[in-house]
Amino acid sequence: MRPMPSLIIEGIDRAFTLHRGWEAPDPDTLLREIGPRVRGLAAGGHIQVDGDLMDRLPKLEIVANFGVGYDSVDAKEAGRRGIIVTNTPDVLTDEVADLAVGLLIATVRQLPQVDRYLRAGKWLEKPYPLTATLRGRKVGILGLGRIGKAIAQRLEAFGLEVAYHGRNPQGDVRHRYYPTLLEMAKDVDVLMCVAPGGPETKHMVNAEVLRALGPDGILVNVGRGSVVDERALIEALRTKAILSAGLDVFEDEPKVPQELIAMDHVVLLPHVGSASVHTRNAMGQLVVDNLTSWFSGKGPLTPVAETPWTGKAA
Ligand code: NAP
Ligand code: 8YV
Repeated sequence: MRPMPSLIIEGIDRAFTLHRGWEAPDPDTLLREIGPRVRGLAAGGHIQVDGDLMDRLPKLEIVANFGVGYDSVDAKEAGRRGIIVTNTPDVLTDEVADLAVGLLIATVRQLPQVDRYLRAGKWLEKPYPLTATLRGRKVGILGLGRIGKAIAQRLEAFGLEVAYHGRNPQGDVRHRYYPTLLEMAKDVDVLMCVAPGGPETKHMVNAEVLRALGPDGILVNVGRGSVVDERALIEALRTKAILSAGLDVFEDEPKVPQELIAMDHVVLLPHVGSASVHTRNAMGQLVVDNLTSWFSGKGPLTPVAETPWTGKAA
């Protein structure tokens, strides 16, 4: 439906008849013409794959999502219709964890601001003011999954204490588990958010959680923008209820509220967690491989939990 990396387009084009929705003068007309014949969908660019779109693709068998997060796909509805949904787990875990830790350091030590200071010639006048520190901080991770664990591993190497919140304690870690996000926010001074988007996590990080994080607190969000109540965050930053925020994701991407852009004490990235050539290629290859595997009768490689592969086509 939208342009995707050339590796995906070329890979699909080699194996299948590919319809490029974004090239059609009128995507609606194209959907009407080819919709009844479409059997696979490569989804990306956060286009909504919902029941309405599925209605227009009655022969759809598989949605291969370009990204590990698939909140833009109604996977439960797909499951009800016997449509498999796949995502791109693992191949991006280290890349996103690297970025998350980089963003935390950039936020605490104000790296973009310091860079801007030097470029503006201000170092010639006086040294940059001293910043806050990462030393002695306790980091609470919201969503200790694949990426969360890779972040925790890196933070431990930095000598920081790590705790986490999720729906369930993870069996394979020794970090402290908090059954509620609020209790964890009271005890930590960095909240690292790496939970998936969707209705279940919407605005979990709200005004109360931000207040609990406190005036020395830092929020880093590399999960999904919808997990944080952006209005409450802006207010918490404006009133100094928290110290700062490092954000890679936003509620209405690519639109970022002007209030955040105007603030000099936050670090803002345009959703680049996985955005290296290496990792985007690996993700793209997994999209192609899922489609190829499915249509050669071998089942999907990485189906999501809502559409597990039972070995039989629905
Ligand atoms: P994952 O392995 O499925 O981990 C997700 C974690 O979130 C799990 O530990 C899960 O724990 C927790 N979680 C799920 N629902 C929750 C809820 N309602 N309340 C609290 N915790 C909940 O996924 P991953 O591979 O680590 O990826 C995580 C997310 O990162 C993706 O979904 C995506 O949104 C985001 N992401 C962003 C970028 C970027 O470029 N910024 C790149 C890749 C991924 P429980 O099941 O115990 O609750
Ligand atoms: C991508 C992501 O930027 O994997 C995810 O969940 O958020 C990122 O890796 C995105 O999915 C590509 O559209």
